[in-house]
Amino acid sequence: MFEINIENEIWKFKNFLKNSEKILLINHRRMDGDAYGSLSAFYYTLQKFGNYKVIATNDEKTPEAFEFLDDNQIFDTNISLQDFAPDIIISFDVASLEQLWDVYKNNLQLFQNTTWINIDHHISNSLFWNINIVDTNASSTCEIVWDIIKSFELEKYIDSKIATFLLTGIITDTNSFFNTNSSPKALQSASEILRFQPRHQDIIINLFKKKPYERLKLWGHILENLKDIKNGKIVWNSVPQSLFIQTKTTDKDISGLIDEFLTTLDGLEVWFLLYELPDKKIKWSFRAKTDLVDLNKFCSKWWWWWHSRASWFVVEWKNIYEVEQEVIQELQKLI
Ligand SMILES: [Mn+2]
Repeated sequence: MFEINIENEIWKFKNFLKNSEKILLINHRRMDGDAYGSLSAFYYTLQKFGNYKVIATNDEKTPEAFEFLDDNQIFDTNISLQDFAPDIIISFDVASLEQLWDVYKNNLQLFQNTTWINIDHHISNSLFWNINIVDTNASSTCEIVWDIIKSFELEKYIDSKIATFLLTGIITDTNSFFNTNSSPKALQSASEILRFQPRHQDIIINLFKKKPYERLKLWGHILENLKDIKNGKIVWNSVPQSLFIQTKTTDKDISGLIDEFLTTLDGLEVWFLLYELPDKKIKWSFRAKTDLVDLNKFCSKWWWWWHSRASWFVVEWKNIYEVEQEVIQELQKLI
């Protein structure tokens, strides 16, 4: 464990901000609600005080899922950072440099030569730059941004829109206050933010209770011929690229099935999906609720990544059904 004096880091950040004019905001690729909400909240707060030139960038524009938050498309994906020459860079919810993609790779010099404030809550944060406001006890980066706003005494600039961005990250990263990171402080921050009248039901409806027709069709196909052993304790299926094409979906439509829908299956202990990506690579997402399968043993056969009870890997040059066979054979040995 590393020791960071967060108050001290926030104080340093305040001084840099005071002496800056041009500010670049960045968050991680395939941004989630927290990466998106924390950056947007800070973007709009900066717009309201001081005379800053602020640019937000990422390899992609605002994902469709967050369009209901109405950010006026703040992400500039074509900006020449050399021309902009920011005084400081602030990253949100970025745990390591690998989570930045083209924007970073194409501007390495600039990133390396600019003061960089790293705002994040991941335990895996590599503390990659000058100022690390990394609070691993925080539920979300949005919770930290709220702490920063309070410490800079900027509450008077908070409106319903900014509050909605902040609440989005807290709600998505705690899975609507379900996950174990729903700490007293996370709930307290949310309650403070609620005073500013965020659209809290809109967040829940849009991010948890709404699915496109195509996605449900895809899930339907996968569920229809779900495979299982041990009386439904272990459940899986394979999704060839042709099914994504047929249902007009992509692999992005898979995660909800794994983490929201299949988890509700009564008696389920272990489940996984293999799916074929457009470049023919096979991705495998594995989840476990119990220790029915020894994940360490199971995963060590391949060079994949695992983390408590979740794991994934990517295989190249193999047919999806061959990979499925291999995985099942290995699994059978362990149960
Ligand atoms: Mn986060």
